[in-house]
Amino acid sequence: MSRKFTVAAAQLGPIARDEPRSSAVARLCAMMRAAKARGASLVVFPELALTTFFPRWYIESGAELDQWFETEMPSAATAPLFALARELQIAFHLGYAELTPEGRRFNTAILVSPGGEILGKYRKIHLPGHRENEPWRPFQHLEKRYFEKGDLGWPTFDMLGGKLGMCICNDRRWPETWRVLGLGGAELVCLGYNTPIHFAPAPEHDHLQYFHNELSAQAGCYQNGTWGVAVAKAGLEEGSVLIGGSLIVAPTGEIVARATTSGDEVITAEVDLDRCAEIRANVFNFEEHREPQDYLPITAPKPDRRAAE
Ligand code: CDV
Repeated sequence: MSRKFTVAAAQLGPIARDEPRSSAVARLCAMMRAAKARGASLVVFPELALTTFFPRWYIESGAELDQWFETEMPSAATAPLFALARELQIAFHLGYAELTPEGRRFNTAILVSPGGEILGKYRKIHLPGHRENEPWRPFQHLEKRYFEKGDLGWPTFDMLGGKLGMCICNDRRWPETWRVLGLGGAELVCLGYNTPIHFAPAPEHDHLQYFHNELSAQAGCYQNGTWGVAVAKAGLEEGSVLIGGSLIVAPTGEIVARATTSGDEVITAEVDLDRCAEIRANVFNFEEHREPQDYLPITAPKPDRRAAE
């Protein structure tokens, strides 16, 4: 059975602070239609794709914070996306802020089947940024304040004839993310990102943001023999410039498609999941060549910083 299909990365341009969910969802639906017109079986949307990137603002709590979170999925606001996926028979990946019935908050992504059924969920594990207001920054990055660390690990899901996995934004910089996905047999990894070009703690690296994005995705894909679809929310959003450069990466680490704008843009590539074996049966044949007994420091608990102080 052929395991070839077309995948689409649907990069989003900026979403304004006062832009309603209905507008964001309409933009996602337009890109889903464009992806389908180009033959895609799967369309990948970015991290926190329904709203502006709200962790750039300090918010105490309460309704002002809750407005950015989804308490159900699908909801009245997101139902049109699920309905369109069913109509077009296209799978999709979507990132959003999740508020559970128990009051827990996660930076979440889901994989949805062409029938509109949620087949997989991932909650972001590597949360960047800080917890308290830091007025010296031109804008905040308060993911550590607003989200709990994800509690689902990095599972893989049977979909489109293969195994699909997810990670979110900062996760892509960590080789451990990709290796756990690789060990789970991931053949295609969907990942969304909101990456400001300005990194306040080390502004001397601002010019490297696009490079580090590609470096991380290409290395992760190659070292684990997986396809990768890395999708940005891009452009000038509420005074903060977010990088674009959405990518589709082959298991060889080669970039096979790249966005060229900072706005809503669909890019596509043909994916053959059987190509993962080119790497997995050879240089990264895990069974043959991995030496986990020498990797113990990687999973040893972190030293307790507070105890040392
Ligand atoms: N949304 C993110 O996780 N952004 C981080 C920034 C803050 C460095 C990233 O890794 O791209």
